[in-house]
Amino acid sequence: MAKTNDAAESHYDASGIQVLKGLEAVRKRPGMYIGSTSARGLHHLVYEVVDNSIDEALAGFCDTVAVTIHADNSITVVDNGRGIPVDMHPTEKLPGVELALTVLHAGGKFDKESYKVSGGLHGVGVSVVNALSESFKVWIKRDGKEHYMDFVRGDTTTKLKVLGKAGKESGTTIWFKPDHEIFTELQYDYNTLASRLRELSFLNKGVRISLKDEREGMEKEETFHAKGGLKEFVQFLNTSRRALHNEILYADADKDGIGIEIALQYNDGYNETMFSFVNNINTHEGGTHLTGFKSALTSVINKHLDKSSAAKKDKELRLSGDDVREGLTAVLSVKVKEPQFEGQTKTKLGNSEVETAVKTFVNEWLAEYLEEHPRVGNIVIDKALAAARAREAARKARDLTRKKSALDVGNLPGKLADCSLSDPALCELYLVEGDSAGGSAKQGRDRMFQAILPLRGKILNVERARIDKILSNEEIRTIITAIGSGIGEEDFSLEQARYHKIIIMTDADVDGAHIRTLLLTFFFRQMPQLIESGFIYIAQPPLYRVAKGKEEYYAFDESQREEFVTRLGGGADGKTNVGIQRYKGLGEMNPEQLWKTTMDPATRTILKVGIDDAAQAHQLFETLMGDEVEPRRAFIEANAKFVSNLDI
Ligand code: 0RA
Repeated sequence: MAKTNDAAESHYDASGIQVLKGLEAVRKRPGMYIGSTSARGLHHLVYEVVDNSIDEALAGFCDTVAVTIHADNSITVVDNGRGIPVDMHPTEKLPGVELALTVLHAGGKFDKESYKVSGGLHGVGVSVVNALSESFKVWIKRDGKEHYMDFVRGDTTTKLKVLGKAGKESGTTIWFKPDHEIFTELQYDYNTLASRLRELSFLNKGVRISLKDEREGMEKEETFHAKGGLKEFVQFLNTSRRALHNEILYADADKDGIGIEIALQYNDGYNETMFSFVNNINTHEGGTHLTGFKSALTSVINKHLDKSSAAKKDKELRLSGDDVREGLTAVLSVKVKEPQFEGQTKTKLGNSEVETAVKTFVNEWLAEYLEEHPRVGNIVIDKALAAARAREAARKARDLTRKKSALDVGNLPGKLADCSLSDPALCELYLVEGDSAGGSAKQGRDRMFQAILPLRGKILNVERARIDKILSNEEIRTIITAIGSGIGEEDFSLEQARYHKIIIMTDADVDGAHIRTLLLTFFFRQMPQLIESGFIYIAQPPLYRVAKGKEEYYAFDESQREEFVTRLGGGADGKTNVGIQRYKGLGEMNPEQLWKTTMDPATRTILKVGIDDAAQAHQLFETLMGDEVEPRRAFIEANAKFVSNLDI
């Protein structure tokens, strides 16, 4: 580093050296602190700063946060909290703000009283943002004065100074420009930031969060403000569904120092949509809070059923967890002081006391609610009973697939050309559109580790079907049997998956896009763990073959095609002997070409499907595949460019 750190220069003691070392570590291994240096990490910087403002809001000192994306992709975050402390730290001999911004994890050190709930995935501290910014500036209004400091790549460049008076106002303004030496992607995506900020506004009732884009041609501004908190979250998630009851069930409570907020509403669909959060972090892998909620829900509804007239007809009737969650949209958010995160992606809550607290609370609250709202109580019971009956009918269909799914190769679907290796970690399954492409894929593949399953025509839209119908669909049963993992919450087992790469290979046209969407919807709904584990991929077949004599290239988009035409001496006039072939479907490629361009691990590109923002994915599937026509039409109009190749 060219510049020495001010802190280190003025204190040649161990603590000073520590300061220098601390932030250098962040610049050396940024991935350790923000996950990645691609778009994800870039957006993480904003979340980190905003989380600090939200902490101020949760402590009750701030109600407005404003985020701006500037023309040069630098970011400003303004809040009206107390302002980062500016007084001297008694032993570190540095102002609080300088400690907070130049020492790793300094956040709560000089403020033990503060009730910090953000943490886990984020919560690495604003110093990390400073370290990874080519320029960072902070303005603090506090104690009647406006203070200022700036930094370059984490090093103090202007010591704390007073700019002028601030009157009664207080708050923190942070401006930073992500370092181009660190990040491989420097463009912010408005929608990515907007969905997280919208989510934060739902999760932090009453906090007004705005997002402004100042970039040329992209000017836009939105304010997210949810007076009803999670109630509005559930309303948002149910936008394109038909609710079974108007009122959204809602509770907000503090139990033994654990903040619990819940909102739920049933709709006439068959899916379960449930999001859980701990300290504003989406707990994708669930955990004790979710377990507590689910077990209370099942138990309360079964008790309610026992009291209702329906039970008199069938005394033995027991509703399962899946039954009581059919058509349920629910969001659960807890605020925990010392969360323990577990699981593969550290998004599973481990604290056992939270399970008890949530369970006890939901048991009391929901029982009382259903008691006092008999109409809603009956609707919930009827819905769950219908689900139970359908599930019974589905059991027979499922038994059929289960028998076949025994790892006995003889029982695998006849259409499947399986691979010879049996270690799932090494095996790939190609789901191929059409019999003719399926034929080429079978001939072109490496049969050691690549299996081919040709799909005929369109698969069932699972978004509009109940489980019994889904399981009676031939195409879907074949896929389930081939994969071997089973489906649904109760039957799915990741360990049973016979392939760790499931690659969707469809034509690059409207039908292909539709089939891909249908398949993704199916996986998203019935086997989300496959997506979460990174097992689902999309093949990228080339769009063009550019050739002259024996020399040939495959292009995946127009600009690449032009590049190859030029390389082969072709001109813009097109009057050359460079041949361009446009592939309309996979079937136009011979087995060897298909292998070379799309299936050979050494040369192919495959896209891993992820659920970056589950709520957004849910909303997209819902809008595109759900029952309500109007939101779909509105969505398509608003996103005409994006969905132009989608046939809905
Ligand atoms: C430490 C202590 C206090 C506030 C903050 C940090 C704080 C940090 C950020 C970052 C962005 N906005 C922020 N607002 C506040 C509490 C100070 C006190 O006790 O008055």
